[in-house]
Amino acid sequence: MPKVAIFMGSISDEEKVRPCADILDKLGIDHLLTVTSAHRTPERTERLIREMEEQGCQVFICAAGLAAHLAGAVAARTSKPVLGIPITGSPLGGWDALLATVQMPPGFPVGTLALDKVGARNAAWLAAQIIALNDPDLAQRIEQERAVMRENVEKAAQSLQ
Ligand code: RP5
Repeated sequence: MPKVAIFMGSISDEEKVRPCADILDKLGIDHLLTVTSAHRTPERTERLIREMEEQGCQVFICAAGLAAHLAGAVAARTSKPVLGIPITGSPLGGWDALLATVQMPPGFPVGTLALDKVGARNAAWLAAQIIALNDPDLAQRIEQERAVMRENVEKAAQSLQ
């Protein structure tokens, strides 16, 4: 039963979005990673949202490039948290996707992360933190991973002394 649904506007987005799924795997969070487009497959997008909600999905993560309407289209159809990952690749360098993802009308927010892999990774961490509000075991796993990150910084600092 996926707790997180990751939608990509195109299979061409996969390389940039895959780190999101990898982090959810590492944290033991069930998820669905699939392709669906706000424009090319609006009915599929709508059906997937419904199916995911029926299965108990708690957070939607949407990645898209160009006029990146996918996250907004999903936010229009669910009151679960929606996180957006703008994808680069256009002649405008991803500014178009960033602005399309971040500029939502009041009441229909998209929690917009950074572009590409950086945003994909933090979308996973933020989704995990949202789910962990009601999942103490997951909250503990997040703390453990943060401890590892802290240790790595300490080790790196020591290696330079
Ligand atoms: C967007 O258009 C997708 O999210 C992708 O980033 C971009 C290009 O899609 P393709 O033409 O590569 O399928 O909808």
